[in-house]
Amino acid sequence: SSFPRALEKPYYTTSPIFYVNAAPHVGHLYTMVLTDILKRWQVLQGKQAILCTGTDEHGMKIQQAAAKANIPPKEFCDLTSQRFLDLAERAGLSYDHFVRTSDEDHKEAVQYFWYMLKTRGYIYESKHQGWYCVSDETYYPETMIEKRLDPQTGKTFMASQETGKEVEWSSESNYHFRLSAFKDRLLEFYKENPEFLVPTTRMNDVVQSVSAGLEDLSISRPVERLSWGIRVPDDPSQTIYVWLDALVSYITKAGYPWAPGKQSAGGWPADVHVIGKDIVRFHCIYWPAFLLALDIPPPKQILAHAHWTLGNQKMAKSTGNVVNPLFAIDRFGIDVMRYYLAHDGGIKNDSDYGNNLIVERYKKGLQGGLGNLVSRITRPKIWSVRKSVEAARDGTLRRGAKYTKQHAAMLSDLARLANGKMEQLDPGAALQLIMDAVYDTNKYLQNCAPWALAKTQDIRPRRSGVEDGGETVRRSPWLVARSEEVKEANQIADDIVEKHAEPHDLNQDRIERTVFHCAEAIRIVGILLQPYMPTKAAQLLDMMGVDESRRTFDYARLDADYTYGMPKSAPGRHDYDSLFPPLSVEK
Ligand code: ME8
Repeated sequence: SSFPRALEKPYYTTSPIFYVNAAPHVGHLYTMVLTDILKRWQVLQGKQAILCTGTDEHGMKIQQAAAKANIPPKEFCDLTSQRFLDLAERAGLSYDHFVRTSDEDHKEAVQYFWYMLKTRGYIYESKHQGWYCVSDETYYPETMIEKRLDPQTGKTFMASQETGKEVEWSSESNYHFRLSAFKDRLLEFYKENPEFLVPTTRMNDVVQSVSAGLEDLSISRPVERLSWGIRVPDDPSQTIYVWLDALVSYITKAGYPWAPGKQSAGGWPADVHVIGKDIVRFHCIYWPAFLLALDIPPPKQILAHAHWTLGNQKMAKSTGNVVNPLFAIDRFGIDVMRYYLAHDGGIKNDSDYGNNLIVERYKKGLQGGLGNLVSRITRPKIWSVRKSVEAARDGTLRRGAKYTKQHAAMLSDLARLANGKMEQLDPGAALQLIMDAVYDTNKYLQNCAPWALAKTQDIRPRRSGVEDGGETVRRSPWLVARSEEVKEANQIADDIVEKHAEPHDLNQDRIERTVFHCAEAIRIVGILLQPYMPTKAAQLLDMMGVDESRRTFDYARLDADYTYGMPKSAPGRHDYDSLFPPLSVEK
């Protein structure tokens, strides 16, 4: 379109904002990495993109944690918020905003949001009774709680059926949001946007629970109960419910409250909120209802991923069943962690975390797959990537031979197919396709075996009348074993002998063709891996001598670039070793 790029709404993606009641774990890193891959994929395509992450600092849970630690709440939040910020840095998260719900601009956004809801008549005051769960920061209806036994103390307690977390009876006066008024509008919205929640299978629960009827939502608590939070405007005796506060953070950094017509400049509506499956209700029911109430467009999509487990139990700070992501990054390096989390992390189903699995993925995919391919193509002295690329540029490479045709088709489709997976918000599936291209290329290389061709000078069979000069055709044992290859070579030889008077150096031709195709595979894969492993992919593209201006999505196809193959400095042995070195855990 002729619409100037600068005026287009930037792609806007968010991670959840993290509770600061405990230190970050690998589950948080996962959600950050998924969000970052989605953003970087857009950037790869030349689009403007914004990523917002941050910390969720108010509410009973934090208030209690701070009290327990005997630290004033704000100081307590500063400490843990900093740890999430550190993690974002270490994770290579390309965030544009780090929102803290204790920030002044956020507080103003929440109070304005509340004020608008109130002005439009969606907020009223009444007595509220119910079972509140501090750990989940939500009320549960009578039908969703049960009696449980604590095996340690032998005492019984009331708990959420869904999460098993303790609930307590509360009876108090507070403000309510008319959620019940949104049943039809929400159902209509879901119908019009069947891919609002991905995976779409999670949508059934949402539709079911909305269809069953919605109760109005308690959105404040008396200050005596909850003081750590944002005050209700015009009523300092009440504190705003932490989830209303937290959800608004998504628009705070997009510039809310907006001047007329300005909402898209900050990225709103969000393209994707990435969240864990545990917080679907808040994002798919409450959040669109709040926004619809103010005629603000809801986010376009929600990606709700599954959980990491450890010993098949959900990784959660409340149980202490967690892996410290900073230790994992120290041990394996961030790019390897990003690769592993994207590769093995569940969208539909939970995944169990294991160091042995990280080592396995590393050895197979990165060292044995990609690293091996790169070193087999760029290291040998008997051919040159640059020369092959030049031959391709000059049109002197012959095409259409058996293995090459298939391989070329794969390389031509790869970027488009991977993008299709990304559009379905499935970075893991896209990564699988990219890695399959690596494995296929290794097979292609094995089949073509240019190293064997380099050893035989000429594989043309004797033909009567053509070569009676007593020249012996040297055939390596390898060529005899691969009679298919020989047949193919003979076919080419016949063609050439028919078409050209001059004999052609067939082996040279075939070697260059093979090397070029492998180099193309590495170049294309390197481009597409950038969102997953920003540092390693850049290192790889440097080694291939791919110009920095030619690393965008448009170049991720066969024959899109004939300028590479000459790295600024010739890679030495240490470059290959530093690309995918033996893991320190193996040493
Ligand atoms: O829920 N596996 O914060 P939170 C995968 N503050 N991902 C996991 C995980 C696991 N075991 N555990 C946590 C909150 N996560 C709210 C969000 S948003 C307006 C407010 C991920 O710190 C998952 O994405 O408890 C989850 O949604 C997120 O961390 C935040 O968890």
